[in-house]
Amino acid sequence: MKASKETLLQAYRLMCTAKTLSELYEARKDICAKYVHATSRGHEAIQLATALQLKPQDFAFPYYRDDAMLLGMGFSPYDLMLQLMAKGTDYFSGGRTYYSHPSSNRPDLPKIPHQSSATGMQTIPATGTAQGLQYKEQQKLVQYKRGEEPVVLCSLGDGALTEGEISEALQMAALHNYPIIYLVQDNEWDISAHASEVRNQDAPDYAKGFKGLKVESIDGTDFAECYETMSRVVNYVRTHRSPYLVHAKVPLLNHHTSGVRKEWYRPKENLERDQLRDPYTKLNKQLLV
Ligand SMILES: Cc1ncc(C[n+]2csc(CCOP(=O)(O)OP(=O)(O)O)c2C)c(N)n1
Ligand SMILES: [Mg+2]
Repeated sequence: MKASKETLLQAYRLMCTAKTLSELYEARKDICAKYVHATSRGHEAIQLATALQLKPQDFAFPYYRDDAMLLGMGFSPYDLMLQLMAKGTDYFSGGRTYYSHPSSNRPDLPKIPHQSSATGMQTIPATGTAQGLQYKEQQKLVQYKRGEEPVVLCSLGDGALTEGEISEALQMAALHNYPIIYLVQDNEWDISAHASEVRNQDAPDYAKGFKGLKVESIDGTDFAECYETMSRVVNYVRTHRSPYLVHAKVPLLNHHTSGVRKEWYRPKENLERDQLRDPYTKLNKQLLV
């Protein structure tokens, strides 16, 4: 489905919120840098386009860079900041896990099971959740209206995709046809190591080894394109009950995390090149025409 004008405006507002939070944390690093955090800066378009497809019956496994995705699902900046500052009133974990490590069982929002801080480690539980959904359907323990079937969204970075455990999860999903979407946000960085230092191919070529896993690669900075693709993909998984991997190419515009600053490991030209692909600027221009 194409994004309506209302959806484009909604995405733009959320994008402004995510960008502002990121800028605020940077401006107040005297407070915020005490708490480890990463932000979505550069990844907002694909994250929002994905979040807007999810329904309360779905299960989401975001990763630490997914703050725009959480805003898109309906969490407020205040919710996110309570966790950022490790407050006891943090809804997700009572301040026990760091920023953008959500867990939620709210009836009106997608379900987010608690997860480890070890990167990529959401992939096996996410795949297990999809296996559980399939089991309940096969055993006729549940019945859904067409188009209301739950799906699992598993979000991860390009670096995490190279981990061994991820391969195990993809094997099972492809072999047994689980209703899961793997969203790989490829910013070409694995902390300070560039893609050229840590992997031999990008996600789509890697995924060819997992027969039965449908794969699509998109420009993760173009909200309208992301929305159309994610709406089609999520709908496909909802109705066909089989796995999909979406590879979204994105720039990383902020630090890896508050503790690993971009200027320590990224050449100036590389940062400047990424700046030209800012999803915020792109959507702003598209809305003005
Ligand atoms: C199992 C594990 N290995 C390594 C780390 C250290 N680590 C934290 S984030 C990260 C980079 C992951 O890069 P990517 O998945 O591409 O996500 P990005 O930060 O680029 O969005 C690494 C290696 C970790 N936390 N857990
Ligand atoms: Mg990366």
